[in-house]
Amino acid sequence: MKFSFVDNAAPSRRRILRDALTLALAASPLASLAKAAAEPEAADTNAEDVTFAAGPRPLVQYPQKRPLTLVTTRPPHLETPFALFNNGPITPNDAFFVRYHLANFPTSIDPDSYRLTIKGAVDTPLSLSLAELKALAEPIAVVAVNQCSGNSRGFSMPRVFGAQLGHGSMGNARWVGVSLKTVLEKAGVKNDARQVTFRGLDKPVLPSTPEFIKALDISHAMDGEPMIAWSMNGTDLPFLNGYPIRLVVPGYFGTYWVKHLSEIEVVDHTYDGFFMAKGYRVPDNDCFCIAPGTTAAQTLPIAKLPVRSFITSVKHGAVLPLNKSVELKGIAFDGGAGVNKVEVSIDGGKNWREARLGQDLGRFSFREWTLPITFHRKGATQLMVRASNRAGETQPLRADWNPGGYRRHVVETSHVTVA
Ligand SMILES: Nc1nc2c(c(=O)[nH]1)N[C@H]1C(S)=C(S)[C@@H](COP(=O)(O)O)O[C@H]1N2
Ligand SMILES: [Mo]
Repeated sequence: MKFSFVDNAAPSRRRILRDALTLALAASPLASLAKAAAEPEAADTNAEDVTFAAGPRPLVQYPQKRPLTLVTTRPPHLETPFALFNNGPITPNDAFFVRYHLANFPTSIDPDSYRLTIKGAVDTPLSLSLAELKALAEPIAVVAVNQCSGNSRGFSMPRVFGAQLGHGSMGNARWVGVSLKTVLEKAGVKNDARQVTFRGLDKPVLPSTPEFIKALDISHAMDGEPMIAWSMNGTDLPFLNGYPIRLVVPGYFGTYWVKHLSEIEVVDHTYDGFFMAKGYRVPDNDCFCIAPGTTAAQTLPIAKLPVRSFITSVKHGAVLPLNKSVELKGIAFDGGAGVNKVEVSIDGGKNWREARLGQDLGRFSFREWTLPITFHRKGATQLMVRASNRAGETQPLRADWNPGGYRRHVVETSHVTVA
């Protein structure tokens, strides 16, 4: 059996793919940066109005996906349209965002000949077929959020370089697979192991482009949480989300969740490839932030998701009724301590009320929240939401800034009108 990405695309979808390329050129980050500089008022805080000065972002349809918001075409970066997060705490596979770094990503994979290699500082190097991998142990499952480090980067002020992302580069799914620990124990980790590196099947187009390889410390790799997943929400991973296997690192940013995972290497040093030593680093201080225009004295690899929350039931600019109960609804999540409180303000942050938390799908999952409210005063106001976790962490009222526009988790504000 062979899973072929392009051959599976209906002719109409191929046409959309081609059209998407044209659109992407017009919507390139540089174009939006240039225009934003000329129109500073283009900055705003709501994803529904995310056009980032380059015009509305088009919806495009890729194989196995419903229409998603286009960020870039080569390589594909697609966001989940934000309204979808109001439908429930699990993001459907066909709506899940897609992010690649290298344009040369696989378009056809044969699961029968697929191999996962485990090598380096191990007693027994392994080359496992998918069947062998699946037979190693009882599968484990976790519901966990995959969020891109740059999710919401487009709202950074001052603006930062890189793709101008809205809030749709995140998703929550139930992942099934085998723990990384089980696989590494099977190979036998040597005493001098320091880190474990992960690479997938995608490759740079040019030899000068660094390969996408990520690393975890050996203690993290062996703590039982990172897993090699082959199932997402009860079925095979969609091709663009890493078919047939990907790394899932609960509580950690998506950059570690290597797709089409093909090679694991145990190393006796701190891996210093581009995507660990240069990319995906944040200032090494309490807020992981610096003042714009300054340089961080030290940086470190981005790691856990900070606590975050969103209102999903109300669009920016919505008109809400006077003297009538409205149920506000949204999601909250963090890096695994577990969300234990969500507060909402309907008066621009003067007063806060505690929302009711929805079903607990586990400490790495989106947690839904609801709050019935009634507006008693007409006019413009701001809705805000703030989550806290069991570690006592909460969201800042003013955004922390860093040059990568990473780990944004400021309290979000929606401007609405009561009429
Ligand atoms: N092989 C491979 N895996 C990868 C990447 C990549 O470029 N290549 N990008 C990473 C980044 S930065 C993110 S945010 C997530 C996105 O996962 P998704 O495309 O399934 O949503 O994949 C990660 N895994
Ligand atoms: Mo990412």
